Amino acid sequence: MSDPDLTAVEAALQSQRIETPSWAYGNSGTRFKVFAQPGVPRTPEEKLDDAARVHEHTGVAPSVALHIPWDKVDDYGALAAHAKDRGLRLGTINANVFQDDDYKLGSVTHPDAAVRRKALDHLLECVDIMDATGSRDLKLWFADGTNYPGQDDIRARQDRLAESLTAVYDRLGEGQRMLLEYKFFEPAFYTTDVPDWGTAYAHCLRLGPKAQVVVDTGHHAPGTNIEFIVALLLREGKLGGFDFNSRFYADDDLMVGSADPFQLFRIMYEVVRGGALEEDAGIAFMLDQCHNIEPKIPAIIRSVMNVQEATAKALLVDRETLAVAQRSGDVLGANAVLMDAYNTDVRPLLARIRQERGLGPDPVAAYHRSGWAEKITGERKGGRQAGWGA
Ligand code: AOS
Ligand code: ZN
Ligand code: ZN
Repeated sequence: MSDPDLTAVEAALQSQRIETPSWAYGNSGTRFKVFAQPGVPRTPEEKLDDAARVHEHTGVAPSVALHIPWDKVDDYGALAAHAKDRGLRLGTINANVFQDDDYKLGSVTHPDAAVRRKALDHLLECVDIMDATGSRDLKLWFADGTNYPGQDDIRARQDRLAESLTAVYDRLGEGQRMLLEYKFFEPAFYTTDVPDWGTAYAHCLRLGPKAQVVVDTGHHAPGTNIEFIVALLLREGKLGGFDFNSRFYADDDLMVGSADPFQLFRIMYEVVRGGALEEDAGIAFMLDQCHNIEPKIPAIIRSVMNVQEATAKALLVDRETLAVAQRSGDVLGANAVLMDAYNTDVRPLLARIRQERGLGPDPVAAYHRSGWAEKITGERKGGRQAGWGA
């Protein structure tokens, strides 16, 4: 066994960046009830104020994804300046073509050209917003699909999707990208227009290099080998980023690494193996979560830490010994190398790295000591529900 190069491991962990979603800071719930929490943000600016606390205590979460129109403001330049004043920047712009009555039968795949035009106009407006915020990525998730066999023409819907995606692709500026997200079902139950990585990949391949697939870890059928998809997309140069979260049953949006930390480790190992951890690899590591019953800011801090822990374990895999075992057909030996890394307690390593940067070794404890929760509970009255802020 060769010892891991701890300096390289530490450097990789120091440079890792994880983007938090604005909607995770607001009130959220289930289809049955939204449980309001005291002190939640009332404005996009206050969401950024909370995100700044996550970054302050973790040191690795300097960007915040926005969702339009949930985070609609008159002046996006001013919002970007608000972020900058707090040591943050505005990250991925998430489009929303799923919450208007017009979209009952779809958005960009709707049979009515007028509805398709409305959806496309929103997507193009999102690129205008990216110009103002300096965001690199536009993330597209479509709720489009059908509920009943025969309801619409499956092939025609793909043509309509391709037409809109092409119009958005052509509008992208220098250094901007579109990230296409897939999800195998919900809200549509019979067909979904972008149900899987293959569909997303096929569209992105036709569009060109600025179109990349985003893997939301909650968007797969039970038992799907997500790390295989990650390895394949990386190999093809078509992985644009992640929406991290955990699922037990469907798109649960629970804290990443809470349901299945071993799966997260396996995914992060393929990221490391694919050389995709470094910032210049262009992979966006985002959270896409909702905190329905747990306090939000500490839950987001915990989630960032879960990604860091999985990454640290992935970096500790003794790849030389693994390669030898793999080449010699040593099935048990190869598996043991991976499990050794997974079973390492990386918390002391991460605590030391934080201390070296002048941070508290335990970000959740540091947050609790900071008094921020008490401050926002006292000051903010009438916080809004995530997703319905516009
Ligand atoms: C929906 O299931 C997707 O995960 C999208 O990323 C969505 O835009 C996000 O969850 C915010 O609702
Ligand atoms: Zn998502
Ligand atoms: Zn989702």
